[in-house]
Amino acid sequence: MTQRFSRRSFLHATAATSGIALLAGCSGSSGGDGGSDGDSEATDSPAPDREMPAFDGWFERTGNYDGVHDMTGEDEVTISVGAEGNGGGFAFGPAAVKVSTGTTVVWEWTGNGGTHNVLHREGEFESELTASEGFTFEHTFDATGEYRYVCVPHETLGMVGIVLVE
Ligand SMILES: [Cu+2]
Repeated sequence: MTQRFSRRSFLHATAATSGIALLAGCSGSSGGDGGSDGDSEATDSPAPDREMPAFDGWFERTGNYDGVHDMTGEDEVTISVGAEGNGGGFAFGPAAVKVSTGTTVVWEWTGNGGTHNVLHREGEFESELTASEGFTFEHTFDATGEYRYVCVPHETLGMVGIVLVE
């Protein structure tokens, strides 16, 4: 028994005595706000300095779009397919990344949200349609540009993404 102080006897003592006695016995306790302060947890807000362009409304249905994640200087960058967002596992995470030329982007399936794919309609890259957890598809970006891509089954839910290559 290493407890230095019995909370039970403390409560009994304060209940039975006056406020003056409570003050005297309240050396280390920080209680006393009556539990009125309930929900003050920190939220997952976007990094304040992250650029958040509108891309002509490309992300207007994409609830998990939280700005362009700067991943320049990396040889390889991973994007989750079936990340949490858009009402389920219907998101790319992050939705928008910025990488350097020569970077290989690896899309990795979480197994959530059903069947997904990664399609660049202009023909630079296209994965197969699959729901398999751990499936990966990769593309190396050798030219600068803005590459918009979608998951065909969930595009209307907002499951779209962008790779900016600089
Ligand atoms: Cu999808």
